[in-house]
Amino acid sequence: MTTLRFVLGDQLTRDLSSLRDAAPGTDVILMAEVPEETTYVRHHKQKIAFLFSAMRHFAEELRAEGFDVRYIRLDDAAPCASFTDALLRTLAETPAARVIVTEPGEYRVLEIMRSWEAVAPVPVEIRADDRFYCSIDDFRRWAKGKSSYRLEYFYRDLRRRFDILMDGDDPVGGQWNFDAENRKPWPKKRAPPKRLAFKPDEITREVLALVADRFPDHFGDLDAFGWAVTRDDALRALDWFIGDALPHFGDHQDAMLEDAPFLYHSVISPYLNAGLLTAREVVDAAVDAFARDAAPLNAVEGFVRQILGWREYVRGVYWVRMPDYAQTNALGADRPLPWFYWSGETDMACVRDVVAVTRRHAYAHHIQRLMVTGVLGLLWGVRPAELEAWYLAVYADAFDWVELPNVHGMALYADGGVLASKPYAAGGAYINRMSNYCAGCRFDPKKRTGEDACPFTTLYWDFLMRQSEKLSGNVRLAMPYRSLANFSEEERTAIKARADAVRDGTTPV
Ligand code: FAD
Ligand code: DLZ
Ligand code: SF4
Repeated sequence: MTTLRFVLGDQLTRDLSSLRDAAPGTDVILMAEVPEETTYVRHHKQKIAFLFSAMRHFAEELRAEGFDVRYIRLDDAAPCASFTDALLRTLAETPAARVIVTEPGEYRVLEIMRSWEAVAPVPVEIRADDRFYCSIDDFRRWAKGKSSYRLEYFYRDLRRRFDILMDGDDPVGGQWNFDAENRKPWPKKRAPPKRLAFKPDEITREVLALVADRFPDHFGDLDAFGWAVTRDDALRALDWFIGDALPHFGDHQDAMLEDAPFLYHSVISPYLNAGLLTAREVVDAAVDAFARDAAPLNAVEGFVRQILGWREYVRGVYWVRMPDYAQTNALGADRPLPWFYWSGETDMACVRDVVAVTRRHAYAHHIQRLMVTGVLGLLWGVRPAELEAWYLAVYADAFDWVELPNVHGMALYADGGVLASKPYAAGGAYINRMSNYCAGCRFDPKKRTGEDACPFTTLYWDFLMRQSEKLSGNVRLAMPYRSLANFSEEERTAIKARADAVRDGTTPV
């Protein structure tokens, strides 16, 4: 009995639930590069190239095992427009008794898969994606009865359950969290470490040419493409991180430096999300470095929390709350996305840099995403769906299950506090403390009014005033609201006037 196994672009894991029991010789594996997926948001050129090249390499690896892989390319004489077209055409050409898929990383695609039961001539089995520590059912049980969730408790539960960095019932080192030690700015005069970059092989070069030809108007450059596109190279990138960067990861986790987005970050999120690496092996490698005394606890715990904590947590929130989650707009944000998110044409040195590194690398690190482009979107009042589409398009690691909660919940507080206990609103002082951006900027992070006032600072106070009905009761915002209470009426009026001018575009920023 032939089984058709449809593997998506972010399911490039040999041990995937839909491939685990596959048999070379009888089963057929389908993979497809489809126009609908490349353009429903206009993804960064490097994101498309990374996925297509990783897909083509994965298909070759499966063929080398003896599998019959039907790989539909974007540049085939008769390409398929969508996942459904690819499935139906393959079934027409290759009679199969059943179809097996692993559930996707996007609600939209899950709905497409569910529609196959009605249109496909054979049964379609959708298997759980068990590449995560926490299944969706487990998360649902944990979330039951809660109107809002908190990462910290979820994370502690997983640490206990999987016995990670535990000393009996207690956390190793006596603390669950070493965040307070992990907020050092970048040391003056220290050069950032040089990253591993992988030279494009023939398959990648062919894909790069295809992407340059087919998607010339998409955001992003291809010149600096250095992503790993095979599991072997992704493992090399992980090894490099564990040996050379992890020891310093904690200390400078929140630091920002102009024209240097990687610093001591792992830069493995595209590999994790596309399936080239698994969360378990990455966490195990970090814990092992601690056990070998090769990395300190604040670094290892900080890193483990990102993967065992945040990554699992946002996935749970996504699947338990979708599809309603994406529709909420708790702060009534109604402004269009400013054009400089695409062009980078702004005098705000921090925003200009984050857009530039994003264009060049399809990457920016967490604090750049959260405290620069994220916070600005929050303070500006950008419509959630517009900022979400931007993030989904521009980052190589962006898939809906992880991008949406991070933007909608963490950066924009559009869920009204389901995911985080307060908005991450901050003025220019935060960026000034954690980066070298402000030294080269025409704005002054300390000023809230006047032509040279930092837009973040002006918009921060304006945001607190505009949202006071919804936010002034939040105990975690008590301090800034106390400061605001001391502002004179003239000061408030001047802040509002400048904030309106900034957002309306009547004063250049
Ligand atoms: P490191 O800093 O080295 O962290 C290690 C790993 O932890 C990452 O590879 C990632 O797998 C995981 N991780 C860290 N923070 C988070 C988080 N908040 N949520 C989920 N996983 C996390 N991450 C994505 O993978 N895809 C996205 O589309 C995405 N969009 C984001 C949008 C916004 C507004 C924000 C604030 C964060 C977003 N993140 C996203 C989370 C985080 O910024 C990236 O995972 C991280 O920057 C990737 O770089 P890295 O591999 O060097 O991470
Ligand atoms: C993001 C993306 C792109 C650009 N192209 C493809 C593709 O051609 N084929 C494919 O299988 N997947 C692609 N993806 C990923 C999907 O858009 C979507 O995010 C995942 O299938 C969700 O699991
Ligand atoms: Fe960004 Fe304001 Fe600093 Fe300029 S002054 S770099 S706009 S935070």
